[in-house]
Amino acid sequence: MDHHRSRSPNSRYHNHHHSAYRRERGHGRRNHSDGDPLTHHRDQLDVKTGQTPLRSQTLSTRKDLYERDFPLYRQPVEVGCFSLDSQRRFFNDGRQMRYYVEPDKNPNFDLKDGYKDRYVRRDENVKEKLDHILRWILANKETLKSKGTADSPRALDVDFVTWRGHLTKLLTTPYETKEGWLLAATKFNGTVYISEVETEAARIEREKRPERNKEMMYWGYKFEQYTCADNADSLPDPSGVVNTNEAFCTVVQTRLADHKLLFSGEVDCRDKDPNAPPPPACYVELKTSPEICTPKQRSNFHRFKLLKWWAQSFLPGVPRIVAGFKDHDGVVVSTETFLVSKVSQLIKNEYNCWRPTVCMNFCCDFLSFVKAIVTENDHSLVYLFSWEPYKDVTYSVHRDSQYSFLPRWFIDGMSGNQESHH
Ligand code: 0WD
Ligand code: CA
Repeated sequence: MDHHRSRSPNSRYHNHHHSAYRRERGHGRRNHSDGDPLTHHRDQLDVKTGQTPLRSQTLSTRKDLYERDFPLYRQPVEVGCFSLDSQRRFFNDGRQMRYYVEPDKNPNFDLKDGYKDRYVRRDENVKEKLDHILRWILANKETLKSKGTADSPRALDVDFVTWRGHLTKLLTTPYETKEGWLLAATKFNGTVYISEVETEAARIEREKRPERNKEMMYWGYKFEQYTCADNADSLPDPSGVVNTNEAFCTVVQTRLADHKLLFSGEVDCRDKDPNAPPPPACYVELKTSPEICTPKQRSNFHRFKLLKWWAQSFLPGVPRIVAGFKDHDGVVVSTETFLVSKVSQLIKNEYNCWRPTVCMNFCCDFLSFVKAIVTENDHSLVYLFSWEPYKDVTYSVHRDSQYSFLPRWFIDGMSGNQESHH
């Protein structure tokens, strides 16, 4: 049970023969891929950081470069969980866990109900960055820290710490044509922390979001309320308040090729059967999507929606997605369960469709790229990776800037422990 789809743990990957790194050989070649993108010279990626704001190394996001065997992706293991309450306070436990109650096949859930009078919305102007994960790491550092080496005494035994949502964005990048991203990376105690920075375009979108969209964002949470109960033996309560501050998050550890990952993701609910498999295999992801009425709509659902759903759930090893299909009026008219392991079969007859292997190989190469660039251990140094559709990934380096995201309490809390050992 060690691997979740691992067909190619062969050494080709490790030799980087198939890497899509590219190094610019002169001026004017940044941000487009020609030449041989499959040639990789690791020595050329050795950079001195903190000197120039922009280096010349880039990473291509062209799909065809990532069409190779599926990389090793170890079955994710839950190493802990945490909860955020109605006031967004952190708890190092699973108190916000909810239990899935299977809805009717044709339920008639009115998702509009309560939008005006029973909705408490999380303040999106508050940028939490990695804070909740960092709090969880601090609370669990004794069980997480490795024995340590002479080099790095009792460091975390992982290469990367991030949100699952950030990894989802990486997985879908080769297919994304609308939204770019900015990912800040900082190396501390040998581990690279990756935290998203809102792009200017995303901020503008968010600030001018039409009322209809705001209401539709509520619909997704309302669907959760119709299908989740607070206890294994209770029923959902659609008369209650929807409060989007509340969250239950799983923390998983896994490995993608030679990258050890620790990430957290919000989980909607779990199978209420006490004999269900242990987490994350008992978790259920809830989604809503417009009702599918035409072959064109079905095709678009397969090509775009299922890509995002698959990537998000595959990463933490959540096996089941329950979709509520809603009409224009915000009423769920049907539900359907998708098994994450069956999604690739569902889409395989779709012309020009996405492929899981491209997603995973791109993510893997991006992480190798980050490892090669983010070399300096310094909590106040940020390497800002930037991507826009149809371009290559580029980066810039920033010291003591607005981008620094590891808080003092985390640095002190992690270092404090080392001092207590002399
Ligand atoms: O600072 C940021 N830019 C982000 C912070 C971006 C994404 C997430 N977060 C934080 C929040 O603290 C949130 O509690 O991450 C938590 C969720 O992390 P995730 O699981 O890595 O995020 P993702 O997979 O994108 O979303 C999972 C669920 C969403 O469900 P649907 O079915 O719509 O994918 O988390 C919710 C949402 O319900 N969610 C968020 N909740 C709070 N803040 C956010 C957000 N920014 N984005 C999604
Ligand atoms: Ca969901």
